Amino acid sequence: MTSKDEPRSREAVKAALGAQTVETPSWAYANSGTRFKVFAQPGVPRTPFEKLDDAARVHAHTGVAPAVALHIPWDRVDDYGELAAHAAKLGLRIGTVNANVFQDDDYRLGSVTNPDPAVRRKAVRHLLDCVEIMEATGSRDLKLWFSDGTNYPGQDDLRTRQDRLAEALRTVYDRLGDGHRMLLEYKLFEPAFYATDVPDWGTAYAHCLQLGPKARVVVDTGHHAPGTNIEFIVASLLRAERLGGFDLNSRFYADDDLMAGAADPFQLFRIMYEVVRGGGLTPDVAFMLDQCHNIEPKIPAIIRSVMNVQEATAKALLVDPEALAHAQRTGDVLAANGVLMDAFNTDVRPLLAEVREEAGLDPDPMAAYRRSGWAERIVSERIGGEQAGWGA
Ligand code: AOS
Ligand code: ZN
Ligand code: ZN
Repeated sequence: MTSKDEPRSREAVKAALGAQTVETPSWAYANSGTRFKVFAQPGVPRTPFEKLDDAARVHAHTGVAPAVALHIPWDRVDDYGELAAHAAKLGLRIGTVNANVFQDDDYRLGSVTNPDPAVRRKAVRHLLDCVEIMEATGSRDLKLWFSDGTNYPGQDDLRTRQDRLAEALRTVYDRLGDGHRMLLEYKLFEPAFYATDVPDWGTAYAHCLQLGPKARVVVDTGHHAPGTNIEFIVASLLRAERLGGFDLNSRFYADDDLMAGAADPFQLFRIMYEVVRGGGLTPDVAFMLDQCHNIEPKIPAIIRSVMNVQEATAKALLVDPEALAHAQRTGDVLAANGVLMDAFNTDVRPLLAEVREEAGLDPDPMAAYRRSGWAERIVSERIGGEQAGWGA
């Protein structure tokens, strides 16, 4: 058995890479856009079943994307057991169930923190419905993101809103089944511009601590102020055993939801290093993508994102813990930094190609997808019906 400080063998690195899974979001397969325009793409899924069909292509070519996150009601179906069975038939499973309490007119002043108790009850009802969907689909994680907040100072009482939030979370937490978890996501701003009710990891963590061990924090990489040291947050949450997972994506400005690893691969590496360092490369941490592909073809963009996550993970696994610990102990600042940079600057693509080949996959998932004919097939077959879109 390798001790924490020994460099990992090539075989151990490959085994860790083969075991990591990346969960893809159903909404990333659908049409999406900005508030200015949604550019519809031909062949986009028309139903949650077709979203799973596309997710199966990502899994087929990468071998590491077996779970698909749902968003309710965007993925509303009559029979969730049937949806889960469809996933299983494709070699997939249903991942997180994402609740949506941000799209009804009733939520203008918030959902679970709304001043009107009737609106709060409606929002909690939806969250409880999502727990039922978890039961029907075999999902483990309920992911909660609240758009709740205020636009103007004085608009509502900040403290009372925290009380309302705590009460709603408690009701839902108490309804979770054995093996279920509640993942609470924070976001600095948007759509609320003055105060968001869950704006940061501290607030999310405090609520999770109050609730109990099934409550964990989700780190969406696009939900921080520019310059935030996200890897510090990851290290802290892992240390406290409260990191539930990630919504991975890239941002240049705000919550851009671009492909993970596209804007700042070094940041993704630093985050993955803390994951590896903190023992977080386990199924206890859900590596989810939360992205939108507004102008690029969706399936290959998701494949590219999965590969980017794998590359960052591979580099993190290549950091030599012994050399790093020695440099840190002896106060050798440049050597310590050099150990991390050596790993980051390693070209891990041949290693990942090897992992894929050993798993019976094409070493180049992007090329394999291009050759598969799936892109042409969905364009010719998905005729009629209404394309799934952001919020539909
Ligand atoms: C919103 O900004 C969050 O990232 C949520 O995770 C949200 O549910 C998801 O992006 C789908 O819109
Ligand atoms: Zn998110
Ligand atoms: Zn977001």
